[in-house]
Amino acid sequence: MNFNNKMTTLEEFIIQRQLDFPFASGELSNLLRDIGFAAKVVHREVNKAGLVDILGNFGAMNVQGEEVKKLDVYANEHFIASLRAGRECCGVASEENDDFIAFTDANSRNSHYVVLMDPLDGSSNIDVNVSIGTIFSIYRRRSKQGDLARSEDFLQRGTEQVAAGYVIYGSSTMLVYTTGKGVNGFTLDPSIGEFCLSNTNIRTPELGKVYSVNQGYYSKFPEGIRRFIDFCVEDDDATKRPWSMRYIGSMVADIHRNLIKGGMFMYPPTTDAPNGKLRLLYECNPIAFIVEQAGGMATDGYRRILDIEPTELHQRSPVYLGSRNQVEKASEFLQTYEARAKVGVKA
Ligand code: AHM
Ligand code: MG
Repeated sequence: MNFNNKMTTLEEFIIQRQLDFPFASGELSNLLRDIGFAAKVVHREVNKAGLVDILGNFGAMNVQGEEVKKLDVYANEHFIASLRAGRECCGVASEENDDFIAFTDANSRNSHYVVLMDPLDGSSNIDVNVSIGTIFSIYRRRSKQGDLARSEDFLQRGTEQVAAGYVIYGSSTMLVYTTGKGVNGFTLDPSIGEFCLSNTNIRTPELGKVYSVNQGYYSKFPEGIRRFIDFCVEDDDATKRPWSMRYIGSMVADIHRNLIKGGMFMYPPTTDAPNGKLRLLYECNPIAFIVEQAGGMATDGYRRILDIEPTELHQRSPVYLGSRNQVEKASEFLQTYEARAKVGVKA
């Protein structure tokens, strides 16, 4: 056995990286550690989801007469409870809650950070044993230390994120995160209960050959996106098309595959949802930060996602992200057909 090949755990890695920031107080490291710990507990629940009543409806009773919590409710409550107990952030905003939560104890009020999260992304896949995920995003607060967190702490542009990441509960559970110095991935070794460094400095291939979209909504997409999809499926040797279509329906899982193998993910506007479905603060911004850090690109078709000024917590945005060649092409189609429509050119 070669003992020199010692693996690096998430905790060790976080501590090593803290040295990159000479004036770091350790607060951000502790916050990341709290999130990693909460992810392990959610992993445990996800993995026994088929065995216990956790898949039952929210409000139903289990055999012990306790109220059954659906997995998304459980994950939401557990992440919030862990962050509250950790006292390293002054508040949390979750996709599952209408409003943000400001922690009232003195330690939390004196901390520097807020966390935004989608505790269980891919909710339609929970009951059918398909990969799901957690997405998180960390910002420095804007309000004064000691005060209660305020909405201005949460309504910040994506460029202000100090860290972001996701956990994928898939064939293995992985935590992938960035603090703006590249992207690293950790795989949970269930036998020792530790996330171990498995993917160092993830770079996404520049030329993607996979596109991920709910193509069932084709007729509801803007014309530019319909033409872009036609382009994706067209036969062309030079650009190695047709490209493969892969769509899991859990953003985290689709992104994770595309990040590693190359490809783009999109959730365009539809006639029913003119701003798309995905939430700027809980889904688009953290994933955009990771994708950019891995060398990819993230836009709403016109602007960089990270530059969008949020005005409300649950704001939605169309999103196109992943390998540069594909994201640029999608924007080109979108803008060309919009310009044509403006001057009255028929399709
Ligand atoms: P959720 O946060 O309620 O789970 O919704 C977000 C999910 C994404 O993970 C996924 O890409 C998308 O919704 C799928 O939506 P659709 O079924 O419309 O394609
Ligand atoms: Mg979601």
